[in-house]
Amino acid sequence: MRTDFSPALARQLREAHAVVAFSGAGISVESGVPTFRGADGIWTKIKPEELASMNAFMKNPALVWEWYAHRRTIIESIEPNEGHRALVRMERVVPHFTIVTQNIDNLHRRAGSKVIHELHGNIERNYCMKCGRTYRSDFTVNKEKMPVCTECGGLVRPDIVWFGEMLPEEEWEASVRASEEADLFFSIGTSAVVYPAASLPWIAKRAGAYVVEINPEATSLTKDADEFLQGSSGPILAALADEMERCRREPSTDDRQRRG
Ligand code: BJW
Ligand code: ZN
Repeated sequence: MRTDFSPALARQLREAHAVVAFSGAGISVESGVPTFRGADGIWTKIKPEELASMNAFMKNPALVWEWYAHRRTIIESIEPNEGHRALVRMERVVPHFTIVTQNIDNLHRRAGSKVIHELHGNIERNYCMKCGRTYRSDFTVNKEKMPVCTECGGLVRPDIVWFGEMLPEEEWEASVRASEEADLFFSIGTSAVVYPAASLPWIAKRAGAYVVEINPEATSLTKDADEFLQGSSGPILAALADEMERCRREPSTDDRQRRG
C-alpha cells in the first residue's frame, strides 16, 4: 500500500471538506474500456467525425447506432474497478464529495457513487431527436435496423455529447460550482484536452483548490497541478481512500477501543 504522500496532500486527505473527483477514460481502463487517445485508443482506429458526430449519424443512423450498441454491450459486460470503488469510499467520509465525469460508461453509478455529474452523457440513455421521448438501453432498432421512435417516427440517438455539441447545462454549471468550492481536486485518467471539461482543473486551482493529477502519463495539466501521482488510477485511488478512511475515523471509536 502506498503511504508516501506529501505533507500537503496528507493534510488535504485529513482535512478537506469539499472534494471533486474529475474522471476521464483512464479510470475505466482497468475495467477493460479503451481510452480515446492512447496507443490502443478508439480515435486511433476511428475518426470521431466518421462515427461520433451528428453528421455521421444523419448520414448513416443505422451504422452509428450499431457502433454504440456494440460499445454498450461491452460496457454492460464489465464491472467497476478498484478506482471507482475507492471514490465510493471517499464519498462516505468527506462532507461534500462530487464526481464530475467525462465518461459515458455509467461505472461510477454502478460502483455506488451518489453525487455524479456526467458532462458527456451516458450510453445507457437514448432520446428521440423529434419528440424528446427517452429510451433506456433496451431500445431496439426497427426491421430496417433504423433507430426510430415508436411514438413519433423521429430518429433516436444515444444521449452522448458529440463534438461541437453543448454540454448539458445543469451538469456543467454544477460541475463549475463544485470545482470552485473544492478544497481538493483530483484529475483522474484524462488527457485534459477536450473543452470545456478540461478547464475544470484550472477553474478549481484558480479558486484555491489543491489539484492532484493521477495518470500514468504527463498531460497538459501536469505542470500546473500541485501534485502528479504517476501510475494507474486503481491502486493510487485505493491508497488515497485508505488514508482518508484511516485519518478520518471517528476519534471516539479509537478512544472507546483504547478504554476497552
Ligand atoms: C490512465 C490509465 C490508467 C491510461 N489509469 N489513467 C479548438 C480549440 C479548443 C476547443 C475546440 C477546438 N475545436 C473544437 C473545440 C471544442 C471541442 C474540443 O475541445 N476539441 C478539442 C479536442 C480540440 N469540444 C466540444 O466540441 C465540446 N462542446 C463544445 O465545446 O460546445 C461548444 C461548441 C458548440 C459549437 C461549436 C463549437 C463549440 C463537446 C465535447 C464532447 C466530447 N465527446 C467525446 C466523445 C463522446 C462520444 C463517444 O464516446 O463516442 O467524449 S470526445 C472523447 O474525449 C469523450 C471523452 O469524454 C473526451 C475526453 O477524453 P478523455 O476522457 O480525457 O480520454 P483520453 O483518451 O483523451 O485520455 C485518457 C487518459 O487516461 C490518458 O491521459 C491516459 O494516459 C490515461 N490512462 N491508462 C489512469 N490505468
Ligand atoms: Zn419521438
